[in-house]
Amino acid sequence: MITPNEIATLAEHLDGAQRDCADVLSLAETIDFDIDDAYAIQSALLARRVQRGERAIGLKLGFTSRAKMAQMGVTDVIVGRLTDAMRIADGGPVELSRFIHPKIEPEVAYRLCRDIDIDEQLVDIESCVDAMAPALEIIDSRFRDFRFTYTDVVADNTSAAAFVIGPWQPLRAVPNSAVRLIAGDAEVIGSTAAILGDPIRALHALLDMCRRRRIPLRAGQVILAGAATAAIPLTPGVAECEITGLGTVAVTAKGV
Ligand code: OOG
Ligand code: MG
Repeated sequence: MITPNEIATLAEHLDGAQRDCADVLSLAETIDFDIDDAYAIQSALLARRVQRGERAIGLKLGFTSRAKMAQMGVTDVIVGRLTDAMRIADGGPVELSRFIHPKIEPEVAYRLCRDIDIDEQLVDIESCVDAMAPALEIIDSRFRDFRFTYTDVVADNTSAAAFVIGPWQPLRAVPNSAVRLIAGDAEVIGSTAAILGDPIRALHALLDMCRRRRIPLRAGQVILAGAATAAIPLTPGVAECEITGLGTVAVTAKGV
């Protein structure tokens, strides 16, 4: 356990790295902090954003796929926060100068249609979702070369930087749909099955994480279920993700 003062200082440090686009070194190398501390730092980061006028509009899961776990060398699912300032319109522009070393990954998004009491034992989370969409997430670890520990990445709001939601549509089962992401010269293909075996399971994992971390679930929140493939570098031009049965979503990266 670290002190509330240390939590505030570390949140300020990571917040500064994001705002200045200046990477920092792993916190875990120099400070002994645990996973509870890491989520406390993440909450303090969100509070700083809210204080600046941003609105918390959703949550994201991370490391729900083996490819991502292997890419980052971790073994546990993580949860992070999304704000309105991170949202980019489908097909819309995003300045690469906002980021340190952005990568992009294909995701499935869900939308909550009612508030959920996380202390209520018998929640049917699937009935609290009214829409889903293909999505893209731009991750941008504040840590140099994306080198971080499990506690580091949680403190750093799970590398959350920006996201794009494609057309919302009624809920349907996509347990094993083809996923294709193209960004510049890079292309990755995979399956929605990579997301915990079926992306719908991400909703159950989310409820569990929110209970453990005391994170509220509210109507209207956007939920990113986690990447279906490893992330690829975001380069200037259009990045597009297609998920069979769900459609496409794109973003246009500007700058160098
Ligand atoms: C952490 C973010 C992981 C996902 O979808 O698995 C994530 C990172 O890879 O830097 O967003
Ligand atoms: Mg992600």
